[in-house]
Amino acid sequence: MKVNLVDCMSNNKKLLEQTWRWYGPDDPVSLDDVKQAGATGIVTALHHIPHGAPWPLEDILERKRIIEDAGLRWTVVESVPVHEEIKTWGPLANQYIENYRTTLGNLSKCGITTVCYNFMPVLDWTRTRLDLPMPNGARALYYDKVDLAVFDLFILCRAGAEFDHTPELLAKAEQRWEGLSEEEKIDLERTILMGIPGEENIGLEALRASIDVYKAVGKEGLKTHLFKFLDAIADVCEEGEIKMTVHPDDPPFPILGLPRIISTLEDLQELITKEPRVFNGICFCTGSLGAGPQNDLPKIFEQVGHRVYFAHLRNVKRDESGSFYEADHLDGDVNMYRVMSSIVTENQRRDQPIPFRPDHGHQMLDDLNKTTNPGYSAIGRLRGLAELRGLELGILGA
Ligand code: DNO
Repeated sequence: MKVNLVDCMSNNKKLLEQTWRWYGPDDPVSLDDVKQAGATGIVTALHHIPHGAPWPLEDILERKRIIEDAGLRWTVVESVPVHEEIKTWGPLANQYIENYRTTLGNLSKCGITTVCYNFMPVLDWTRTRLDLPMPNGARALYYDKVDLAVFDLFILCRAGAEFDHTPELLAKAEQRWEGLSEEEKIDLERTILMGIPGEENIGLEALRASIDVYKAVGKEGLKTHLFKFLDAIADVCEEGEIKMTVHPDDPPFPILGLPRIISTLEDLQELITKEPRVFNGICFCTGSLGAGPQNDLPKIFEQVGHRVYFAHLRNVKRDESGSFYEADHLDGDVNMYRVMSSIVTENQRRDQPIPFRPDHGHQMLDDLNKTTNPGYSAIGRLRGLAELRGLELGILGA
């Protein structure tokens, strides 16, 4: 008799949905690769559509067809980007909100109802190095506070930057800047300004201009805009049964003088208290939150887990200065066993399984010789997914 180990071990308990971020038909990691890795759900977005433009129904249906033809399911949209006009509440905010509502309505018509977005000003996630060698030869993404200060002070030349770094950091940054070659300077600039694959990088001039705009908006202003945005899409979400999941700030502290509003337990509590409607949820990204020394991940999940509709599971290792690199999924400062235990418990209360994806992975083995999307090569994520799946089954018990 054939015994299905997963059914047998999970003891009829509910399993999380294993998903995988796929950047679309141009992603060097194919849908067949995803199936071999063992994921069943796809997390993707229509990256060819410019930020802020509405997503046509036909384009969504076409992407859905490609995914389903491969025997997979489009589980989460990551992301429908929130246009800067909305974040800063510029003169075109209402127009972009209308477009956003159209996109959400179209997604719902196609049965795709979990949507990830972020409210980070200008830059999405930020790293200073994409190939930090690990002792085992793999390569990891790295955020070095000194390099960030070098960029801020000497490349961006942001007015007032010197007041945002400690004297110790200023001294280290100056010393490092003097030792950098021209090529290293260009590389640092490119890494920090890098957008997500398939999307355009921002230029230094545009970044400076945005920083000025956000200076006027401030932290409270940005929060107000987030709640106005949520209020303006609430009816479409409720009618279309859309669940919105905000991605935490990465890293979860202010950089380059830009405000941050989704970095801590308090931020997340405020988010779901001030907008308590059920559509307003969280993407629990353990790597982003985990980079903040103030964040106790199992405790955060305990408090806001009922509003987590999507999880990004990865790990980080911080040093005492606040710099961090992306560690193996079960290694690092995030206690993944405790986090997974809480998610698994919460999942038993749900009608729909909580989707998670192995977030990022080391560039390793054969991928070291390939051009891959930073953080999104196949083998490191395959390893992460295998480890996380084993952890889940181990927690569920035989
Ligand atoms: C990085 C990702 C982020 C995330 C967005 C969500 O690897 O986790 O780019 O997709 O912030 O809007």
